[in-house]
Amino acid sequence: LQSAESHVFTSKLPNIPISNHIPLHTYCFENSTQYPDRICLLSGNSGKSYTFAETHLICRKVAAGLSNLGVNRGDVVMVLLQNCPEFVFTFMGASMIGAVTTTANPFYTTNEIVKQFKASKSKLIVTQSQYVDKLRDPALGDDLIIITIDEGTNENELDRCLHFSVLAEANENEFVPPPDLEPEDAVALPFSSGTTGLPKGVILTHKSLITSVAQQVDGENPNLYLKSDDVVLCVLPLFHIYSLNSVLLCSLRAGSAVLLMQKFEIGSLLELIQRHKVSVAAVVPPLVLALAKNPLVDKFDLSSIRMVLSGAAPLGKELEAALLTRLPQAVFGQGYGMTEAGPVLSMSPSFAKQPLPTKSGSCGNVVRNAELKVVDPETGRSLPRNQPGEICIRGPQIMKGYLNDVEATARTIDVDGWLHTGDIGFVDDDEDVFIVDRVKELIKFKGFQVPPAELEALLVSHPNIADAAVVPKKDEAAGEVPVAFVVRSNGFELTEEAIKEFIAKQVVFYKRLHKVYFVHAIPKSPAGKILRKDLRAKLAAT
Ligand code: AYL
Repeated sequence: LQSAESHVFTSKLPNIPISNHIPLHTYCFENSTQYPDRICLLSGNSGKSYTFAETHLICRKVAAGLSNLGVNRGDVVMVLLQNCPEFVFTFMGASMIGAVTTTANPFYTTNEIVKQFKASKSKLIVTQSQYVDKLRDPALGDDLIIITIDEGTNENELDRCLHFSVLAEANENEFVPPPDLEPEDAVALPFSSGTTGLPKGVILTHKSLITSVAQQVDGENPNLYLKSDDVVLCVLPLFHIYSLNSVLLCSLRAGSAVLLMQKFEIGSLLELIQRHKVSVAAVVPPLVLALAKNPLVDKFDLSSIRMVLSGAAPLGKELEAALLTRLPQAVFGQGYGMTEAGPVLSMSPSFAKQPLPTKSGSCGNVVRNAELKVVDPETGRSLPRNQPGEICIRGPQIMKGYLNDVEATARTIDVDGWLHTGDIGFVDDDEDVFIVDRVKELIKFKGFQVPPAELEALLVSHPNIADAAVVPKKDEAAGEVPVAFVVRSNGFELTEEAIKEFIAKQVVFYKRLHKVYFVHAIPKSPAGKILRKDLRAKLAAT
């Protein structure tokens, strides 16, 4: 055992004290009384802004409102929203009463929403009126409370809904914070398929999220130095942990303003960056591509940007270089995260208050107050520097476990507390972390998760499909796209188009199949596991 653990990597930055014994909302708003009138949230859509004092007050009102509606400690609230102030109010309000927020993509189909709603046992959904149609499913139950943040146009559709004002206009003095909040209580429940299988609820506690935020923005020399006069771009969806944690929670804690954008559209994005003098931009590789290559970029003044953080999917060195010719004044770096890891494992030290260099293509260094190791997938032994293996992480920031899934939890977090990422990477002589491959099933389309098991289950539910396997195919624009190998049932005609259509009806746009290959059998191991490597090799050869 001694020798198995001999190669453990820690941050170059010293450990710091972390206040992870308090509730998340207390931690995030801890310093805000020093700057009540500073802008906290700025809605790109409406131009409306909220100071820290206003934001904190509305969160408390929403806490009271949720509590009035019968939401109690431990209950789950589903947020089905694009980026908007109400997202923040609901998340923080829920935290204040000890409730848990499960975030879902508003573009999900009814099918996908129902699965998450039921698995999380949500009590209430906060959404926009345009999505209410999708919530008319008997599977969601009769006593479901739907709250819409806007008025909407269709009276009939909305007659069963409450308006967000029942939350935002509640009396904050009526709300009594539960006295017994524990650091190990869940506060966020994002869904992720992890290294294998279907999407599962990832239990992130007050302690895990505070630790992760602190690892980024706390200490005398924060790893991700956000300043009080920063305007941080929030165009990545808050329903994904990257934006929720590294943009929203980190900015709240650091006292920076958050510019909320409902959706990505290059013209309005550039216009908003220029108008509000965005100084920090959190992006994903497809956005780096747009900023580096889109001709529109030259028409705007983007000189306010001082930092660009990319994460959630691999980024090529060429693209990084191209971006920097466009934004020569900016510091560029990557963060590497995984929902289950809390989520950040490593972050570029070039963002630190006292910046350190990092190499192009690297995901930075392991975060402070944590341990990282690289294990040989065959032997399970930890590997020395410069040798690729599966990246594992340990520390108080990682998830408590998967919701109601002891087995999946045990497969992911071992008895010694190490979380196995399913990513292949190494640490070099300068502590730089490089990700080189992924051994888990997960497909990433523009940073979004596409779980193959989910598509495979849908495929084999088709009466004329006998067996199926879904694997990633490299794609210039999206990074990866899902493609399927399908075995048709004997004697049945079924076209590629019909299969694509069958899937497209049931899933959000980024899970759609881009190609179907008909085969006679799916290659499997003696234990019945799909040999994905073989299929990927087959693809590479086509
Ligand atoms: P999930 N380079 C390569 N692959 C990456 C990177 C990266 N920089 N970041 C994430 N991935 C892949 O749960 C990797 O396979 O969370 C990882 O296991 O949707 C998987 O994406 C996890 O996908 C940040 C920066 C959060 C990044 C994140 C990523 C959250 C994505 C906070 O500051």
